[in-house]
Amino acid sequence: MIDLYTWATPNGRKASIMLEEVGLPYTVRPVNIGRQEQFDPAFVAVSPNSKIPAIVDNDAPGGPLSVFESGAVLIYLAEKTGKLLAGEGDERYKALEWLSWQLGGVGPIFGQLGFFAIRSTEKSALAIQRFTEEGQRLLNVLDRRLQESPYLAGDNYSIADIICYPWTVAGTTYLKPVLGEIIEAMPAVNRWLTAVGGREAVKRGMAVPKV
Ligand SMILES: N[C@@H](CCC(=O)N[C@@H](CS)C(=O)NCC(=O)O)C(=O)O
Repeated sequence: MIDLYTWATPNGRKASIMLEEVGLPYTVRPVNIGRQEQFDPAFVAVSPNSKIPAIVDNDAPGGPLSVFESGAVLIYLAEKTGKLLAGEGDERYKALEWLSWQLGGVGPIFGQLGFFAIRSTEKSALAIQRFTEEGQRLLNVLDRRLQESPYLAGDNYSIADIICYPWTVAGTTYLKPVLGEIIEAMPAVNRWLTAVGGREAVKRGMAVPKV
């Protein structure tokens, strides 16, 4: 059985969608980041950076194995099950490119945009402008890719789509005041959001954890 340490956020949902897609049984271990539970020593032992998501695979060949960082979690589960990441060739490296692009670009930039534009009571016009422009630039990159390809890695749905989906949804919900308009004007992104969001595993994964 796998333990999933998560919370109701885009990064957490990447891992729950993946677990639903590959069909491995798992136990949800909620980590309430609003109550600072990410700093509990028992969680830090699993996730040394004090961030969700993380997993512990209690059935790993050498004994219980913990994995933190959403990208590593998705690659681990894909390789454990042989699903959603091509073993070689173009689709494998396209998937790893878009996965890395999400982790190095969209995740941090959308996270900072949420902090400065939505959550912070003190508003810094320069920070909001900087992260809005960069967020919009990243969405244009996503849109161009999805105009040329049905899914991010190519013809097939993969971990690249799973890692990018929850933060793109956040652009239409939590970040709608700053990114909603630009996403509405992107038919390729909306076609992809509908295709990915229509998958039953994605719907189940987006509802984890129940809080
Ligand atoms: N690069 C990390 C980012 C994870 C992350 O930022 N998680 C947030 C929730 S969305 C978190 O745990 N925040 C708690 C904190 O910052 O103290 C990943 O992709 O797993």
